[in-house]
Amino acid sequence: MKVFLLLSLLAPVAVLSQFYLPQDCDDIYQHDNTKPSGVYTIYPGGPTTPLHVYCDMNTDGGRWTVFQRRMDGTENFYRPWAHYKSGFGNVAGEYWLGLDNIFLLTMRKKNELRVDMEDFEGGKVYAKYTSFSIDPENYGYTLRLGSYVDGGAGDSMSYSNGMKFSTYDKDQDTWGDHCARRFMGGFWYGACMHANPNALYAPHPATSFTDVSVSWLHWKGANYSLKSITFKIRSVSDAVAVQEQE
Ligand SMILES: [Ca+2]
Repeated sequence: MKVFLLLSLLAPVAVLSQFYLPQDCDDIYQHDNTKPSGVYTIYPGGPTTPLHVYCDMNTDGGRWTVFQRRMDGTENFYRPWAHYKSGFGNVAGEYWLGLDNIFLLTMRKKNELRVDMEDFEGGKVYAKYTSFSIDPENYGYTLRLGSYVDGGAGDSMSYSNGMKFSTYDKDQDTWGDHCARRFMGGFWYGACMHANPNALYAPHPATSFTDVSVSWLHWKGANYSLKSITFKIRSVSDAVAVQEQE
């Protein structure tokens, strides 16, 4: 507890420093709460490793750091382990921020997860989880997910809680066969999944591919390819975290 109090006292000093470098979109917002949504530079790995990221400053109070986004099918997401580890795509459009970066972002602060999604008929829903973090690579980037909070989407992520990350060239799932190859994505597969956000993007649900679409089972089913889906995280205060645990 003494260590925590000390860190709390030191935090404002760091923010006021001329060497201030934001760790995430929450830091950017705290520094200037008039900043709009868009691409920013953050430093979750320290001052020598700047990282471009999209910050959602509008949804549900803003401050969201986006680590995955599908919206038009311009980016190929059927990629090997090395790409999912380091990240790929265009942060102004479709991208995956990288498992090492996601680990760094969730290592220092407690974060919540929000998944926003749209169908092709104008429907918009979300799923929210009270906490989100992943383990480092030598523990398979295992997913650590808190409780589901309803946003109309249904809970299609809890199934993946406790699973390691798998890609077509690295099978860490709990299935005898290979989920990433069978379902054409990279994800925290078990045997195999209820959500497949990194699978094949279809420009219209009528052209969806059976079992390998960008899907969220509890909303539109496994074969409906969503128009868009976005994974975003936001730091939550320890006070809120304690309240939620009580
Ligand atoms: Ca397997």
